Amino acid sequence: QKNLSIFSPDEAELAKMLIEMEQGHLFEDWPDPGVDDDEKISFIAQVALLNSSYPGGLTSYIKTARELLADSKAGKNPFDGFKPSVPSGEILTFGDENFIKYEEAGVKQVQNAAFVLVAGGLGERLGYNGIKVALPMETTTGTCFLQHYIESTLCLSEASCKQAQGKCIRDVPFVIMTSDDTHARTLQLLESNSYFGMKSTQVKLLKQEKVACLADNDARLAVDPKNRYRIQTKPHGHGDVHSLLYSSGLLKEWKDAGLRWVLFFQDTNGLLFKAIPAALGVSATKEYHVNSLSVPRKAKEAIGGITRLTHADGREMVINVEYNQLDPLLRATSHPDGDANCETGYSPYPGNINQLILELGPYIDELSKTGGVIKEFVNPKYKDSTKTAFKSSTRLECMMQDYPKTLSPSARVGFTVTDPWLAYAPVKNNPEDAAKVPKGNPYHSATSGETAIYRANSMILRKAGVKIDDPVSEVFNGQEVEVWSRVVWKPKWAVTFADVKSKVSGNNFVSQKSTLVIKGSNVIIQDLSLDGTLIINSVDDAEVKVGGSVKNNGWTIESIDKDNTALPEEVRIRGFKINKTEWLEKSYNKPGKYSLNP
Ligand code: UGB
Repeated sequence: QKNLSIFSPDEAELAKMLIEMEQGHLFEDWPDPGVDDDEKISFIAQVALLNSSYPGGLTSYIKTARELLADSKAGKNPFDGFKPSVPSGEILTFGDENFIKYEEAGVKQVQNAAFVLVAGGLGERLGYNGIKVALPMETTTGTCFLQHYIESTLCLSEASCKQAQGKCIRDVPFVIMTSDDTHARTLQLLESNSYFGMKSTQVKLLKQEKVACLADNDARLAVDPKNRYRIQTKPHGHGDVHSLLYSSGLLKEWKDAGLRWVLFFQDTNGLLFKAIPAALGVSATKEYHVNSLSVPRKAKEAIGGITRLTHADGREMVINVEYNQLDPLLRATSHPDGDANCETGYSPYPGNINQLILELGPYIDELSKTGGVIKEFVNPKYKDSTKTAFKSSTRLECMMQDYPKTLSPSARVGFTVTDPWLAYAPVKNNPEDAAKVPKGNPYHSATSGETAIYRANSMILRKAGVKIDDPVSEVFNGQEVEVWSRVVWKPKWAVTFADVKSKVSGNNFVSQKSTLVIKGSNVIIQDLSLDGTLIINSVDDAEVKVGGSVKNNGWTIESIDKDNTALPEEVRIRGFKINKTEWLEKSYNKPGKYSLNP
């Protein structure tokens, strides 16, 4: 009470609100005015931030926390009364007629889309010290995730413009959700690389704030153990992206500009743009309000399962059930085997990969009702079975894929499943944890993330008629992976399968030890036989035909010791490095017609 005099009227109101919400312990033992006044002012400034960055403010946060903590203590099952079943969705097979039709429809829509990358997570599981979007997606070219995402977006939007015969309306917006952990480094990565070719005005960074930690079942806010004048905070989860987009005014701006779609994606999935055009085509064709791109999921794989939940009272929804909840839910509802593979070798529940496509109109309508608040959860680690005390403070969390939970049953919520190799190879696990993944399940590591890119590109070229050697099996950082020819191309060479097909002709062959890097847009691969490394650089106005026989000692993959600290961290987490022994590199820097036929 006596310290209220050092606060402004607004600050004093905040302090009173805390007392009313039974948070008096935060001010306990505060010295008299005149001692630590600056610290007390900075404490109340933090309270103001926590209050303004949470929809409904701290009062709402504390109330929800009390309810969820009581449910957790009572052991209430969030799926009580719901029965799971396998939902039906659109199943795509890469390269077939249907896929090509959807790709074409999707490309048309890109100029009506906004791209939203959630990149506020630090990636504790990966244990990498930098920001994840700065990691090389593959080490053949060293292109980082963010560069690939931006270049793919630019090229898709250019292709969309071409389809509209140049009558395109806008530069597609590209939003990155950051957090205190990633914001400054993300901005620096963009600025030091001239936004990877995108206009800086096209890119918007939205920073999510952390939320207050909870010390006990009464939702008393936790004091930072290192500073009595600070409330301890932790990340609230990627679900924040919805309220941030809403409160920033961007959604309304986009709607006024005539946009129709918002695409969400994660920080380390190098494959995702291979399936985005087709998935967007599915959204447009089926008029889905929510379309979740998914992949066949191995039982027990650490990704959620897309599930239809039907309640005895008639409620029904198609929603992600997190991997730790799927098995108990199935066992509790007459599926004694729990989370198990079916005859296909995969779980019947498609794997959630958090690549969501939302239709903007219905999305804004919903958010106008909810303010972007996503159903939260709490996951306290209790000291013992009495559930009266926590091992360490907890907090409310939310996930972006839980957005459909508040939708009315009439909302069109669907999903699109692609081939297992096409759309998902995230870099999430450190080498030690990846090596412990059950045999046959994806590792989700830097090793598998990179090798999956070579596999997908090789498979795509195969589908386009190129003869590519089978892969060899190798073990890096304790993980057995298939090593395919290292085929890499820039998005400006191809962003759809139709692009690839139009740039490959005749009889082409690539051996397993080969590396093929295509960095020009107008490069035609025709009657090429490659046994070594070939790199083609060209400006947009150079038309280059690449053929003939190229043979050299090439670039080899060498296994390395992950504990060899002489090597950079981004190499060690892969367990291999590329030895650049011998190669042929051709650069065509002036407009014209060229032919390479050694
Ligand atoms: N992220 C944020 O931007 N802010 C945050 O506060 C937290 C994360 P994780 P997660 O697709 O593989 C999800 O940590 O949440 C960003 C699904 O829940 O890598 O453990 C972060 O930067 C799960 O169902 O994943 O698991 C990153 O870009 C499954 O689909 C993204 O959010 C799994 O992803 C994901 O964060 C998956």
